[in-house]
Amino acid sequence: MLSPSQGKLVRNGEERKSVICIEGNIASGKTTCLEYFSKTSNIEVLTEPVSKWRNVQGHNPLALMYQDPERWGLTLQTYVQLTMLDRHLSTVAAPVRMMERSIYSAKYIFVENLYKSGKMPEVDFAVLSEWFEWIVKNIAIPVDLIVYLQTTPQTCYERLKQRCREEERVIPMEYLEAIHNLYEDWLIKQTSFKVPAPVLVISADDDLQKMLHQYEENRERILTARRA
Ligand code: TTP
Ligand code: MG
Repeated sequence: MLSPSQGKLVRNGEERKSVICIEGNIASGKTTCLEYFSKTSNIEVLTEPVSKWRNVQGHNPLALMYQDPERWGLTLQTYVQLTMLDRHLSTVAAPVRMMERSIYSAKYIFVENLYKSGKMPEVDFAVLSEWFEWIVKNIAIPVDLIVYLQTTPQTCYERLKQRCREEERVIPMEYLEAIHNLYEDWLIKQTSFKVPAPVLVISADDDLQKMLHQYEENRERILTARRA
């Protein structure tokens, strides 16, 4: 249940649990990172609701958005926002929750990109923005640490081609570059939007074995993250 606390709605019993969000470009390796940490007791991992974005009551808003972003961008992003909010508010038994992305990157990276590239009508952007502002003003969405998997767009492009998700066949290199630049402005330069938590940067261009080694090296830092 959500209860009011200091002017915001808060999910009961979740106040003292820590929340880690794994961020990074498309195909940067977020799911692999989460899978690695899912083997740790004390951590509950919440993977991204991408299967829902590909199937909501028999429709595929992700595919529609890639086919015609101007028409379907708002549809997809409204649903992404809902499913991310649902993830943030879900109750977990473990003291540490690790999530793939956040409601913040959905807005600051993907909605922003659609709008800035001229693929989202201004009125759609305004409606989504008001929804987002209402949510973060009225509902507590605590984050203790952002783990940023920093890659080059080239690495993501290659991983994307390897994994062959049907909807993503149309993604050009320029799209990954745009997402990359928005991430860098947000989390590294910190010049675009408010960063909701401290950022731990992990270079993620290496192969799987080296990545797992890096995750192990950062384990303590990740697991002991606590908000003030
Ligand atoms: P990602 O969130 O990047 O997930 P992933 O599984 O591709 O990443 P990784 O390999 O690092 O685990 O994106 C899933 C798809 O959803 C991708 O095609 C981008 C798209 N997407 C949007 O279009 N809008 C959004 O707001 C988000 C969060 C994703
Ligand atoms: Mg993933």
